[in-house]
Amino acid sequence: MNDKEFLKKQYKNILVSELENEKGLNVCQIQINRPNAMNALNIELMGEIAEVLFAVDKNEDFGCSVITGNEKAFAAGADIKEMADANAVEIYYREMFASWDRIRGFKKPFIAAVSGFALGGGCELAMLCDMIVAAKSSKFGQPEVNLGVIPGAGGTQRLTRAVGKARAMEIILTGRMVDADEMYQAGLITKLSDDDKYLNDATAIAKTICTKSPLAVQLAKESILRSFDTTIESGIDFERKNFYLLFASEDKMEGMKAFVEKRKPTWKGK
Ligand code: DAK
Repeated sequence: MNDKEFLKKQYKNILVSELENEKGLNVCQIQINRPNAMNALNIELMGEIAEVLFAVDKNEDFGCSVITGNEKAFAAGADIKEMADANAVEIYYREMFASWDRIRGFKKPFIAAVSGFALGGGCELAMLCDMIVAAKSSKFGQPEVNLGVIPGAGGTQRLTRAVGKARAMEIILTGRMVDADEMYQAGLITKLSDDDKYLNDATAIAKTICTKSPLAVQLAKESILRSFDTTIESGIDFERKNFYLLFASEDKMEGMKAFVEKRKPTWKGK
């Protein structure tokens, strides 16, 4: 499918653009755009991100997405004002998790390019991404305890897997803000960038991914994510099935043939 309607659409809470990549498939950039609310994530905004990532997954011109905010905030959390008056039953019927769950299942990689605050749901959205590239001055945290709640979109699980129990306990139970450098040392962040380079650096990684076989990239992503949900044995079995699957692909034939013929491969994603 090559429908680019989503690029023409005016979203209320995000800006979407196609970044041309002369070396491979293009990159979709999604910019969270609620500057007056520190990019707080409301339900509509999360639906818009899910809609765009779904369209990217289906569009053969794109290989990867970058999700970013502005200099001050990637996102300072879920929208507290949207949740402030809600009781448990109302939250249940709002299906706040629907878009988050949808995003979790998308095949093409997406990278968080973080500057400013990535707090609460903002930190969780960054961790839902496949990688985090962060500006040195950015701040992370799970301050939900300050509001009388706990992380609700995977924070207790993803942060713990990334940085370990000792540090996750301390970060989540105190709700403190954590410097990007500490999160980088702890293993949450893929690349720590100068403040004026974080978006370029994230885009450069995305563009490099876009030069590889899209099928291999997607199956590699799927296999890595599986490691969080399973034992090492069944994870290795899963990886092996994907490995075999790639040996049935045109991209595998082309990739190895191109190496032998000393030329660049032409990928089909098939
Ligand atoms: N929600 C709504 N509005 C927010 C906001 C937020 N999370 N964060 C900031 N704002 C708004 C402020 O209210 C203010 O609006 P006005 O007063 O101008 O109308 C505007 O953004 C500018 O903010 P500040 O004036 O506070 O700016 P400062 O520079 O002084 O401070 C700050 C920046 C980021 C330190 C501060 O705004 C702050 O502490 N914000 C709240 C951080 C926070 O507690 N985040 C965690 C929220 S709870 C779920 C998924 C996820 C979640 C839950 C459920 N499901 C799928 C079910 C996640 C929950 C959370 O994230």
